[in-house]
Amino acid sequence: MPSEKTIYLPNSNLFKNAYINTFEQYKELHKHSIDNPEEFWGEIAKQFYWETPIDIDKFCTYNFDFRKGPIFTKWFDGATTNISYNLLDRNVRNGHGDKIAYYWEGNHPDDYSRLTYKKLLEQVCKFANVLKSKGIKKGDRVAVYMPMILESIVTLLACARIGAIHSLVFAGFSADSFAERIMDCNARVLITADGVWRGEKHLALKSICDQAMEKCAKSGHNVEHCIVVSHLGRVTSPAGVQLNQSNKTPMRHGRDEWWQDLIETASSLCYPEWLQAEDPLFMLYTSGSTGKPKGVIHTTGGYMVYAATTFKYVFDYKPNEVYWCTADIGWITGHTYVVYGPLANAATSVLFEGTPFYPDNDRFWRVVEKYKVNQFYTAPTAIRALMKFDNELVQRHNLSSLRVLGSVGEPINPEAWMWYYKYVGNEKCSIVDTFWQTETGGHVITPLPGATPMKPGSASFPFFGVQVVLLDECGKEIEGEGEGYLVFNRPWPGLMRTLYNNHDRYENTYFNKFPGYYCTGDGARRDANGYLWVTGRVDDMLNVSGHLMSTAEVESVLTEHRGISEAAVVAKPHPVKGECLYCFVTTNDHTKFDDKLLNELKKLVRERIGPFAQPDVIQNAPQLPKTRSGKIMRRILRKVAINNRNIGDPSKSFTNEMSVITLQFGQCGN
Ligand code: 6R9
Repeated sequence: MPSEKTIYLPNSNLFKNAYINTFEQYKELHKHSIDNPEEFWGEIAKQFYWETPIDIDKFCTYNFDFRKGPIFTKWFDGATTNISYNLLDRNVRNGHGDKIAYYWEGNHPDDYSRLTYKKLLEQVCKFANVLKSKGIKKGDRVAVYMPMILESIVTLLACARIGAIHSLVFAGFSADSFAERIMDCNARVLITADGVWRGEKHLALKSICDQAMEKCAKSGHNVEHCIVVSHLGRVTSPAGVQLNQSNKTPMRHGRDEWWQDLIETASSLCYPEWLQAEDPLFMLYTSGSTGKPKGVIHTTGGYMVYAATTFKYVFDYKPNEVYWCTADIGWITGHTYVVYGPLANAATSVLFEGTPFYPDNDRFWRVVEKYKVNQFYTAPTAIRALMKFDNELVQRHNLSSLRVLGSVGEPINPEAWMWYYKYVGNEKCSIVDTFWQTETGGHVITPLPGATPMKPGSASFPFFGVQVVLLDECGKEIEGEGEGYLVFNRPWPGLMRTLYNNHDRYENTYFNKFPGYYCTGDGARRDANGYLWVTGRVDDMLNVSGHLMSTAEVESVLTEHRGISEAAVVAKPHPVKGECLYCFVTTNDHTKFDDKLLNELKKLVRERIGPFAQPDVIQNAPQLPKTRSGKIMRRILRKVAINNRNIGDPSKSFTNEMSVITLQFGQCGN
């Protein structure tokens, strides 16, 4: 295993022409972005069309200190623009009309299509006119519950074109969670599809929407229009699976209409609504660890500039390359790096509807080969799931087009990093371990692929315009090496502005703990070379006999063992030690969970971290409970650890955050 000192340099051949190709250049530009944000961001903003230009006096204003008044952030205040205009019309005008915006790859390998920039613009205008005909106007919220199909992209951009605020809810959330979100943002229009195949599983999206709308109606909230994409009829069902008649989509007269019928007669001309830079672009719910989900608000101008800039530099995207982000659009990663960032750069992306495991466990690699993907962006949970299989599944494909491999969502353990680097990237690709949040809008800590020497497991350095601060418990800044709360002392253009209808909660959640700082809720460590290592959510910290440890630290040691593909560690109260370690491990296909393995794991943790960290319990967990974006739900595991069987009906209480929870625990070793 690599140690903290092991460094991998960007491959000089692959990154000769990178936008940023030396670490010195990164450092200089980063310093410039901090010292002179007006010049740095102003230069970038010039590439976009502003109906009313940016006023240098109102370039960026903010207050992060509640003692000085209300918290706020504004970028380019007073300027007006439209993001759909910048992503579509501007690119078409610049000669990219016939360029492919998306290759759509269906769940079944026989289903695929493509969409050019010109066609996308036309579709967006048509659907924007449909929305207008339903009475939707600037500032209205539109609820979206859609799978990974081209119409989803069209929907988001059509909302943006007329200034409506899209509120997309991941199509995997339960009807109850969806209803709660529809009502919270008071949406009167809902866009969905009849259904979708994910692997061999059929999701009846429209009927989930029906239940959600019924729930809303019971609470006095009426959804007036529901527009449904007819999708199932045009795709191939998984072999041998036939939908029965009762799966036919019921449509309620006067409320439900087919997308295809509406679009047919709509005009393909739609003048964009010029929006204030600080007008909301979209909202996206993120689950708080307690209480109601929070509707994170992103605004037009700053988000556009930040999504575009991070995409360009972090993936080093060059014209004519093909980029693929596997994230669902229901997640912020889908918003920023499937939709807005790539389109702002006139990029060609793959939009993938399926799963990594269908029809076979090599589907990802098959798709990379098929489209000659240059930048591939996925989550550690997917990497860990795929590395369980035979490496031959990767090696049978020609992946030589790849240059940049991205990771997002959780700390990537060095073991998974090495596998990704070695087998997927053939030891020549750069890995960008991107740390960010729904709230940050785009990457905030990340390597740049042509510039940053990589350390496996470290998200490395802040992006342009971002200044990282580590604070101790008393709120004192930690200089140099050390571990503490990961916070930021100034805004970058893509930072969220508020929580929908709840500015108080915004201030309390992110700005109350340390006045003057935006608090991420994560911990991080800075090593001797200045590299940042995100250690996970601070609420997940472990304290064993006074030794403070992060879950990431222990999990990364457990997964170093060849037989372990995934691990989750939580604290369990202990009469003597205060807390002890309760570990859940998933073994790979070839490994038996037995005493020998248990002893090896305990020894490994003892050796690598210290005797105090020796786990009290190691439990076999064939599957770990996860959120839909792949984050391990330690909250549930903590309940299992303290033997609290009352975890409720997971389908009710936890579908807020995930589609399926399978808690299948096997033997338990003490
Ligand atoms: C983009 C996204 C945010 C939380 C964040 C942190 C964790 C994301 C990470 C990472 C370590 C990385 N996280 N990326 N931790 N290294 N590269 O995931 O947004 O769903 O809002 O989650 O995810 O804990 O605070 P979101």
